[in-house]
Amino acid sequence: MRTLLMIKPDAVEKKVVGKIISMVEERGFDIRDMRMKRFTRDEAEKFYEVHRGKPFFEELVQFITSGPVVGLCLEGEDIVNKVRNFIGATDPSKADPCTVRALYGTDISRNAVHASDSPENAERELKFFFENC
Ligand code: 3AN
Repeated sequence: MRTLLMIKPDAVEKKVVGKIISMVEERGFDIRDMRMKRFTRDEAEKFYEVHRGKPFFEELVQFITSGPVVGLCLEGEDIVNKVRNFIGATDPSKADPCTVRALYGTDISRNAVHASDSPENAERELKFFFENC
């Protein structure tokens, strides 16, 4: 099973990409592929299409297109749930201690990382980064 872990523009700006990748390695996750890119507005709207119509959609699209992001393809048994637990709750102030968002998130929209929430979404989201992953 595979999932997408995406390091968001706020974490790139804070220069904690290396620290987050170190956490991934220390946790023992296998990195299968990795790439930095910048989303176009069109891609961002498609990536977050389940949130279209929500009050924070515009803010979300603006933020994710505001700078480069780093996508990691992680592989392993039950990897979707394991990575969701590893990153912590959406709101960094509510995330468990020692999770990525607790350590490096700023607020609910600038929360350092994203991880796919199901194996189906993982396959859909990985395509935004890796054509042949
Ligand atoms: P998660 O990334 O934890 O799966 P989702 O899928 O509910 O969270 O939300 C997607 C993204 O939308 C979040 N990572 C966060 O950046 C943003 N978001 C979610 N809820 C809010 C909110 N109430 N206000 C602003 N941004 C939000």
